[in-house]
This record gives sequence, C-alpha cells and structure tokens, in this order.
Amino acid sequence: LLAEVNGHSLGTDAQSREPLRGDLQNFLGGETLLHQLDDLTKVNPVTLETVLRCLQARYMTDTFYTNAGCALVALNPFKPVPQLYSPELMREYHAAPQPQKLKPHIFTVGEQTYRNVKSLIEPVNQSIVVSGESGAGKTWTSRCLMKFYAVVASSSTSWESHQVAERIEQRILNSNPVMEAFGNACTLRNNNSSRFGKFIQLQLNGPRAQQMTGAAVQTYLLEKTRVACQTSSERNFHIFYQICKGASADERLQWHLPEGAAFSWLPNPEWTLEEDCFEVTREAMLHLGIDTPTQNNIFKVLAGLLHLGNMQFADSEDEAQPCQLMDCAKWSVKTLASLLQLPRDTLLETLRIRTIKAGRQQQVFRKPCSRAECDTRRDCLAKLVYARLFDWLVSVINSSICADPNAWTTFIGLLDVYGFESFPNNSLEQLCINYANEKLQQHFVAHFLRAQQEEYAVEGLEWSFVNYQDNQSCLDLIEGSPISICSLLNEECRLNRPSSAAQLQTRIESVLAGRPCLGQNKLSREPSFIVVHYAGPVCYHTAGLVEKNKDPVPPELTRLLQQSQDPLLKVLFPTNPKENSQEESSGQSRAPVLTVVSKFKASLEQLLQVLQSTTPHYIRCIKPNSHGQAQTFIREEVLSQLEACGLVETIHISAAGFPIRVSHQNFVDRYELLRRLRLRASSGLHSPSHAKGHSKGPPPAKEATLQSLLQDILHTLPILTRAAATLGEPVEARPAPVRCGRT
Ligand code: AOV
Ligand code: MG
Repeated sequence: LLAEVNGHSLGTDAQSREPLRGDLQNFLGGETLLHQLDDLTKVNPVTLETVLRCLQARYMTDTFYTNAGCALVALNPFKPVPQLYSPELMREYHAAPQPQKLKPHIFTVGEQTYRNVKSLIEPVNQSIVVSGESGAGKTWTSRCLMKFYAVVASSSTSWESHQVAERIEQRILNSNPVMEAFGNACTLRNNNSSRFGKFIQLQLNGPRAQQMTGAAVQTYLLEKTRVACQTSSERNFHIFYQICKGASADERLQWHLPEGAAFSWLPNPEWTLEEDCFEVTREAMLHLGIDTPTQNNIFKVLAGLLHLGNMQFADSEDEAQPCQLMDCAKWSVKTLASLLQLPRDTLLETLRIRTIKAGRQQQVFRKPCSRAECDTRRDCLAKLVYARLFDWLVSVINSSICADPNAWTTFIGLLDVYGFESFPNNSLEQLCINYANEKLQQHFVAHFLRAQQEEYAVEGLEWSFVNYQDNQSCLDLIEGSPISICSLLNEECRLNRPSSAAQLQTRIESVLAGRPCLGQNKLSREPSFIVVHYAGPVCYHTAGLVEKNKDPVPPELTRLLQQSQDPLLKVLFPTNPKENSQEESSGQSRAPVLTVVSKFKASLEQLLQVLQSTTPHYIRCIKPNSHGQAQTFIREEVLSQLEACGLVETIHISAAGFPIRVSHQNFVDRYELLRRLRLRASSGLHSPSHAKGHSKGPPPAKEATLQSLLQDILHTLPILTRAAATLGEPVEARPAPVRCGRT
C-alpha cells in the first residue's frame, strides 16, 4: 500500500512529505492522500469501504473522474465546472502523446476511441456506454463527449474542408437541444430526465478517419404517456413549457396561448428551469434545416395538444347518448379544431363514439363511449400525434446530419439511455427502462468480467476467480422464454380478455413463483409485484400494464388525423390505404399484435448486436446525492450505486488482470516485418558465397542479396512508418476471446 502511495508523487505539501508509516487504518485516516489516487485499482485493499472513501475524498476536492480499471467513474459535480470542459483542455488531451497519463477524464476515453478508429493496424468501431441511475450525468457526459469529438475532429480537418466540417459538427451538436426539448422532462429524480434512449453513431471518414463526416441517431421507446399524464410533482416534455413561456405576443395569438392560461397537461408551469429556453431550441432547429414556417407549424400543433388536454367530458345520463363536453371545454374543442385544422364535428364524434365492425358482412355499429373511454381516446390521440412528431423530428435530424454511406468508414457510438428508475408508482415505462439497464449491465458483465475470467481459464493462466453479480436470473424473469413477465403480459394482450390488475398480479405470482428475483409487496394496497434488479428492488403496479402493453390505436383516430388540412399533420398521417388496413386489423381483429415490450425487446437486441460489433468503453456515472446538491456526498446512496454496478469486482479483475493484450494475428501483423528484415539481413551477411570467399571484388551473390534487401527495405518502408506511427497506440482488448499473454 505504502509503495503504491509513494509511487504516486504525492505533492509537496508538508503533510504529504512526512514519512508514510502505519497501517491501512492510518492511511485511510489521511483522506488528504486518498484523493490523489486516480485509479481505484491502486486502492489497497479494494473493498467497498476503501473505494467509497477514495471517491469521497476526491469528490470533496473537486476531483470528479477516477479510473476503475477498464471503466471510468464519473461523479456528478452538480455545479458548473467550466474549466473541466474547456476546448483548451480537450485539445490538451487530444495532443497528449499518452492521454491515459493525464488526469482521468471523459476526454481520455474520448481520445482513446478516436485513436482506435484511426488505427492503421486495425481500425475497429468503438462504442462508449454511459450508464448510471437517473440524474447521474449520462446525458451531460455524452453531450460533452460529442463536443470533444467536434473540437478534435475539426482540428484534424484540412483547411479546405474546415468550413464544411464545422457545419456538420455544429449540426450534430445542434441535435442535442432539439432532442432534449422534445424528449426530456423534469421528473422526481432529474430536472432534465431523458424520456427516450439514444444511440448516436458519429461517423468518421478514412483513410486515417480523422474527420467527422456525419452522424446517425437511433432512438428507443419514447415515454409518450407523459404527454397526457404527468404526476403532480413532475412536468410534461420541456417543449410545452418553452412555447408557453417563450412565444412572442403574435405567436400567442396565433397559437391561442393567452398569458396565464391554465392547461391540465402543463403541471407546475411556475417552475423555472434552465431547460426552458425556447430560443435555444428554435436556433438549433434552424441549423438543422427546420425553417421558421415549419417550426411554427410544429408549435401550433403542440399548442393544439395542450388544448386537447383541456377537453373534459361529463358522464352521460343516457348510455345511448354520447358524453357531453364540460362547459369549460367548449372553447378548447373549437380552438383545437382550428389549430389542428380538423373538422370540429368529426373530432367530437371520433372522441365520443366508437365504431365496431361485426358479423359476416362486417356491418358497422356505432357505440357511444363512456366518460372513461372518451378520456382514453383523447389521451391516445395526443400520444399518437406526439410520438409521430418525435419520430419525424428524428428522421429530419438524421437526414440533416447523416453522411453519405461512401463518406464514412468507421464510427464511434455513444449510448445514453434513461437511467435505472424507481418511483413510488412504477408502470410499464419503468419496467422497460429498468429492463434496458439490466441488458446493458449484462453486456458489461458479459463483455468484461465474464469474458476476461473465461479467457484466463482458457489460456490456463493462474487466476483466483472473483464472484461477480450476474443478473441473468433477473433477465430471465423479465424476458426469458418460455415464461417471463414479458410473455405473461403479451399473453394477456393476445387473449384480449378483460383482465384486472389483481388478476395479473395473481398470474405473475403463481406462474413465476419461486423465481429468485421476484418478490411481493405485502404493504402495497395496489396490486403489484417486485422485481429485484441489479440496482435494487422495484415495485411495479399492475394496473394498466396490459393496456399500455397493447397500446391500441383506434383506427378512427388515425382516420381523423388524415382528414387534417394542416401541412405537418398531412406529413405525419399520410393517406395510405395499406397503413389503414394494418392499423384496423391491429385494433379489431385477433391477428397477432406487436406489443410494446415485444418491439422494445427487438430494438434492444439490435442495439446489443451493434454494441457487440464494437470495442466498448464504459463510463459509470454516479450520483453523489439525490438532491442535486454540490459538495454533498451521501455515503449510503453512493454505496448502493457502487454495489449495484459491481464496481469493486471490476476493480479487482482489472487490478489483477493483464493490462495489455494483443491477439496472435495482430502481433504477427505488427512485428512480422522485423523478423523478415532480420532473416534477410542475416542471410545477406552470412551468404555461403561470401563466407567461402570464392570471387574477387564484390561477390555477385552478396550484391544481389544486398540489392534485394534494399528493395525489401524500400518496399517495407511505408509499412514500417505506419507501424512506427502506431507503436505509441495502446493495444485494445478485443471483444472476442483471443490468445493473449503478458507483454
Ligand atoms: P442522466 O442523463 O444520467 O439522467 P443528466 O446527464 O441529465 O442525468 O444529469 C443530471 C443533472 O446533473 C444535469 O442536468 C446537470 O445539472 C448535472 N450534471 C451532470 N453532470 C454534470 C457535470 N459534469 N457538470 C456539472 N453538472 C452536471 V436520466 O436522463 O434522468 O437517466 O433518464
Ligand atoms: Mg439523460
């Protein structure tokens, strides 16, 4: 331990120059030294307690990044630290011969990936998986990394292409405020919580892949229910607040948003968040090629959705008659119809009357909806419009930033998904979010911990195996076949039978009884079940789970929107007979429906395939406290995050593992040249003709050999130069097990 500490030039203050004596306890007492350990593999012994104390000591001295073997731990400062993200610092990491020798930083990871994709020996696509619980700093981190790539890639750009490059990099950066305005919201855990998952591929060109030529964004499961349903201490998506607070007087008139108007889908409008800046979003949209008239069209439709939220129905006394609109809602329906350019009567009829096709002749019956059904249809209309709008925005962003397929060869992928969540009331959204986090945790465990241990075993290397927390049983419970929570949910959707929340709970408890990660919440009055996730237990309420999983869209709603004269809605809801028949069949027949969890599962599997084809890097974001306060380190809260992500096991393995691994093939590719040169040289110098001294003057055989050697050298010079250029590059651990050994 003392050697480790001494090896870490401990500064010059009097305290650190004092002879280091004593046991571990003494050392840990000296927190002043602990904060200087910038790699947790150097903490000795590696225990939760020592790791925690080291992180705490570093946090309290404003040191937010620490290496943990193969991962980087990022503590959320919860305060602006501009000097930590300045372009100058980015360039310093970029220019450093060995950035890993600088202080731990996300820029080290960024630079490492950048160098890896540029490698001439073996350019491999890279990915950075940023994980951590809600509010830990994932989005912040990936935003900073994007800025880093924009800065370093533009500094590598030639003068001629600099202008173009700046434009594309700027456009890529501009996608952030737009996507966050439409896809982020204030939750109990985070004022700027991502309500969708995002994987962005930053595309780089060859031959040395220095320029960023474009990017492609893939999004995952937007939490669209938020548009029509927010808990009292949360908010709707930022964009709604932006338009209400930032619209000009003229725009207010056009969008029917009088100052101080109350909207039931706009809770807590009095909160002021830095994310409420309308101008930033508009400016970014403009840079992405979304012109002002199109923007105004978008905001007009969003204002329409706010009015839709104010449409309240009253119970009808006569079941044969449609529900009446509450008096206060009469203005809303008129305004909504004018904003969305929909026929008012059709709008009202669609929301209040269900059409059913029945019998052999497929006769159409019209049935007035109950008040609750009207509410559901209203909410469904809002979700439908918002989700299509979001997807359309993503496609517009992609067409603005995506490079031509011939213009890029390699990519760096940045993954920023919604973090692990546990609220007082958790539903399908949280189940999907936490399921995604389980999958990523498994990717980490599989890639790093398990692969490394198995590889040592295959190589016959001496190794004392570390017990790590494998989350396979939790994943089996959620998604496994043949029976799991997902399969039971899907079965309920397929059977299309009226199922109550209590029934679902009983079914889960009985069919999945005995599964290690399933628990019961005996204190809850609502029907529920508990899943013990790697990051902690979460209680899910079963009410509404099946309906949310079905996510039915009554075909009349789509047909209604297709009647709109609004240019944007015409794009979002084209009149396409094929599409109509599909939606109708999913709404009314027993044809197999693709449920929300099935679609989500498929998209996660696709994502993992992409990740597996890259060299992954991990950044573990940690939230020092749940109140978002600077300089506050709550040990219990950090401890549970450290436990959850298996950080101590990671450090153990990294500390004891082989730091440099190179595949046999790569080794041969890189160094084979030296062997050939050496063989050539020795055969030239000790050629038989020369040794025997047969001829006078320069022996022809030797001359020929030397000439051929010279030719060889000339021929191999470019290869040598390239090899020399990469000698400083660290060799990456490869995803697939390969032969390895100490270097
Ligand atoms: P998340 O992405 O991990 O949560 P964010 O990246 O949105 O969390 O971070 C939450 C908040 O923490 C930010 O809005 C900042 O105020 C602050 N923050 C995070 N990192 C830094 C930093 N490096 N420097 C200064 N402040 C920071 V979620 O999206 O909820 O899972 O779904
Ligand atoms: Mg986020």
